[in-house]
Amino acid sequence: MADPRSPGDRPTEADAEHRAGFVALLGAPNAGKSTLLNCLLGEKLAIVTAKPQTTRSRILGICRREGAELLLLDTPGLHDSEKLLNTTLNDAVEEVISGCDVALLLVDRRDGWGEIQERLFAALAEAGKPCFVVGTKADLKRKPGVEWPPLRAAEAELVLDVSAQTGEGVETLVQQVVERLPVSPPLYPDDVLTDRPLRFLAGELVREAAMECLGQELPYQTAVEVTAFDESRPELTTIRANLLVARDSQKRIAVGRGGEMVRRIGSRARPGIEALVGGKVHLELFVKVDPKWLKSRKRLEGLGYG
Ligand SMILES: Nc1nc2c(ncn2[C@@H]2O[C@H](COP(=O)(O)OP(=O)(O)OP(=O)(O)O)[C@@H](O)[C@H]2O)c(=O)[nH]1
Ligand SMILES: [Mg+2]
Repeated sequence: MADPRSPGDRPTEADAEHRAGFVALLGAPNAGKSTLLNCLLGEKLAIVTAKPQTTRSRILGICRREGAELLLLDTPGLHDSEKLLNTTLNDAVEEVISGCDVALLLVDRRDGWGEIQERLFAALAEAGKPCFVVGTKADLKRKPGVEWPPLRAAEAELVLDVSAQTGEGVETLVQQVVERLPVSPPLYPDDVLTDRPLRFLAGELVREAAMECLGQELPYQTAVEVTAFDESRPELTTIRANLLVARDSQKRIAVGRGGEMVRRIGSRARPGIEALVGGKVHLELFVKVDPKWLKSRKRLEGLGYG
């Protein structure tokens, strides 16, 4: 059969050395997975909050280094509850484990090794995936009495500490990961950063702002549905989104007196969205009671949490 590539596309020596593959970022909620993803990309792709269970779906972020392409898969923190949203999140983790070439098991060094880490470690061993144990937040003080590195980590391919805040250990980690990736040409075009559409990322930034502004009041029960994303005017992108809450009482809190809270959420989200789309954004945000979103798998998938 004829070679589909033109002579100019013949593999060069550089191609023969190039590595590319899928790298899973796994761990308990709040371990620092999304922060490390953003640090590796040098861009804010995944939302980050101080609250656990911020990430709700697998997000691919493409990290390029000389001679290598790391296809980083950020995942929701694994946890125990049987609620539908949580089982959907855990399904996303399972899928990432089976599809990755190398796994990074991120452990907040202050919390140490527990049941969640054990479950992930065992699942990776069973799937036969190389696993690095990555101690996160190396810039923060350890708690006394927490064992680090954990005994179990001796069975990992590598144990190392990083700080996504200061960058400590991050490039060493990259080098070690690259060595375990298969030899392969790049799998994505140069200008692609993620597999997620801008409208999804914009919705995530609204959710991040809502989680921050609403504090303890509605930490987890919100979702964002982007209903319009109009890029037809190059000078101004118009976005319409619904902040979904489960009950009327939550709606009152999210709207705030005279709409003050929903305006604050929108103002907080907008600069990040403008950085993402590279221009001005007009954001219209509404709060909507939708008790069903938490209960229907189809609905969760429709919101991008599948
Ligand atoms: N000081 C410090 N804080 C960090 C570091 N990495 C993450 N954090 C903080 O830890 C918190 C959780 O970070 P995330 O990146 O959202 O954690 P995650 O593992 O993605 O959490 P989920 O999406 O909920 O599973 C945030 O407040 C981050 O700012 C770090 O290297 N140093
Ligand atoms: Mg996250």
